[in-house]
Amino acid sequence: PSVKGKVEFQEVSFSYEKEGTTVAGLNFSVKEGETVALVGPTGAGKTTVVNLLSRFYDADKGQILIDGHDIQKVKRSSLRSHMAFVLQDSFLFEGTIFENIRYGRLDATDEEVIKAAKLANADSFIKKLSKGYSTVLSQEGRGISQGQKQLLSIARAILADPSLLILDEATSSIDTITEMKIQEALQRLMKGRTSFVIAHRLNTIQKADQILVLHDGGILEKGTHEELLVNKGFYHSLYHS
Ligand code: DUT
Ligand code: MG
Repeated sequence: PSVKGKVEFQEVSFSYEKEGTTVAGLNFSVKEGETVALVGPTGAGKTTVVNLLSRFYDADKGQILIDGHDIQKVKRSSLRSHMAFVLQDSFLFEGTIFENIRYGRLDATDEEVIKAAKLANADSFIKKLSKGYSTVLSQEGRGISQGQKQLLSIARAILADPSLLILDEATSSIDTITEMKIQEALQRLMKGRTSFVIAHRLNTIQKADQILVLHDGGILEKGTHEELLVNKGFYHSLYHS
């Protein structure tokens, strides 16, 4: 892809309201292909960081750069064409599984869709459905499980082959086997791709190239798991609580 996926936040501040600040003075940079885990208590600003990166909101102050280019100077549609989202509540629409996976890469052939579904560990459950890839899904994804919905959204992201991945890890309980399939598929998806993960699993956090510990809209600490443990700060206290 034309975008390599280096990301820099420079003194980024933003508020959802006219007054006050939601996040203030955010400074960090992410090398191309790295995984960043965003951690911190509820309301800390994790979702806000990815909202700003994807321009669902624009920063009030400071700059966000991708490969050195200010994202506010890029059209939202073109920015998002380089991103894929795997969210807790996967977005499905009424249409076949083929169509749902192809969303974001409309030119993909059936063979390419199936290849992506295989890499996402989704092919085996899809084949068991009465109409296979031609099964029509409802918007709510009736008849398929939460975990299967996630596998579909991973297949969609693999097919889209984005430079930037935004992942909001599930907190809901998913059976162990599906969970293992999801983790394996996510490893394939994230490999070599700049990934922002709103992380809830210790395993994901430990493996991240960089952990940003957010608190009250600021970065309290940043570093790898090992570095943050040595610091004996907030992360250390979270880990040992
Ligand atoms: N906030 C708003 N309006 C919104 C969304 C959030 O005022 O539309 C506030 C709530 C919170 C702050 O912004 O005080 C940061 O919210 P964010 O959603 O970024 O927090 P989080 O770290 O993602 O929390 P959670 O773990 O609950 O998802
Ligand atoms: Mg959030």
